[in-house]
Amino acid sequence: MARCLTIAVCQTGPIQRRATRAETVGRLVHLLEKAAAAGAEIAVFPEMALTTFFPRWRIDDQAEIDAFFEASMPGPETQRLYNAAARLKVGFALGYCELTQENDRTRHFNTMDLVGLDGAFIGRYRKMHVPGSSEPEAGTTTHLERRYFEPGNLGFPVFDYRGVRVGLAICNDRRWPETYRMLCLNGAEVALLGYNTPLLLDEAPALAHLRMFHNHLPMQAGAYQNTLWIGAAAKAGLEDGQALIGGSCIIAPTGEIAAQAMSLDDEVIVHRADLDLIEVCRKVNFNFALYRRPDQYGRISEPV
Ligand code: ING
Repeated sequence: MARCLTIAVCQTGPIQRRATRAETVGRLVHLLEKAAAAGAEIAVFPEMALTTFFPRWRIDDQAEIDAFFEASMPGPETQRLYNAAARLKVGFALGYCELTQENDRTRHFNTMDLVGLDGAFIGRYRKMHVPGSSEPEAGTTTHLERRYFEPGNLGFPVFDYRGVRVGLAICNDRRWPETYRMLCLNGAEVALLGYNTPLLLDEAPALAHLRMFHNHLPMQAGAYQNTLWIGAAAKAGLEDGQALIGGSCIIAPTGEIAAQAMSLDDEVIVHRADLDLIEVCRKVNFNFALYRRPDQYGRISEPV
């Protein structure tokens, strides 16, 4: 009997700044209900799934900035989603802006939490690769994540979810090979990630036609080279005047896209992931213990 996990990717359309948390959480609950109805056993929501992607703006007032963050998770307005997980018996990974006190300092992280099918917290990941800048730069798509978030300090943890080893990642992390390799080395079988990716790339018009290619390429390569199942959820569509790409997908350890969203709106895609495929891919090529030689990789050859 194959060992499987039915994964749902819950893509959202735009979340406008004017939307209340209650309205947005209501949309996420509805998506989780659709995922459950389709037989999902776990779901993933986008990065910053509770708010608009505010790093597209330069904001100075700290109270205005902190209004995009969650000081507790779940909080009064998000508890409804956790209750839905317990009611539906479907856990989820949720991207949100984390405001916390750590080492006597107020900290701001771009975070994703994994929640069990009983609605209880399982584990947390904080985005490691925080892109963009802290000040707007002329001629570029304004992307001020480094103004508002610290880089993550939790590494790439892997959690047990119903006997399946699940890791998390956020947006720009998906472009870096280290993300998948560290999750794989930490034992992950499934990587769940969310993203908010602008369609336009003012700073590099020559690459503008490659936005969807550069979305799927690193995830397909990462899945193949690290024998991972990947569930990737976009926040898509025209959000507060900025076009965000969709392309949410479920990718197999073979590198194949097993399911892909077709809209730029709220949409659920589901696939019954055969986890035994991981072992097949490892046997065919990616037997790390047998073929990798990390003790030798560090030798820097003399310049020729
Ligand atoms: N978004 C973008 C991403 O990596 C970005 C960051 C913007 C990268 C423009 C390249 C060009 O998909 C987030 N949120 O990381």
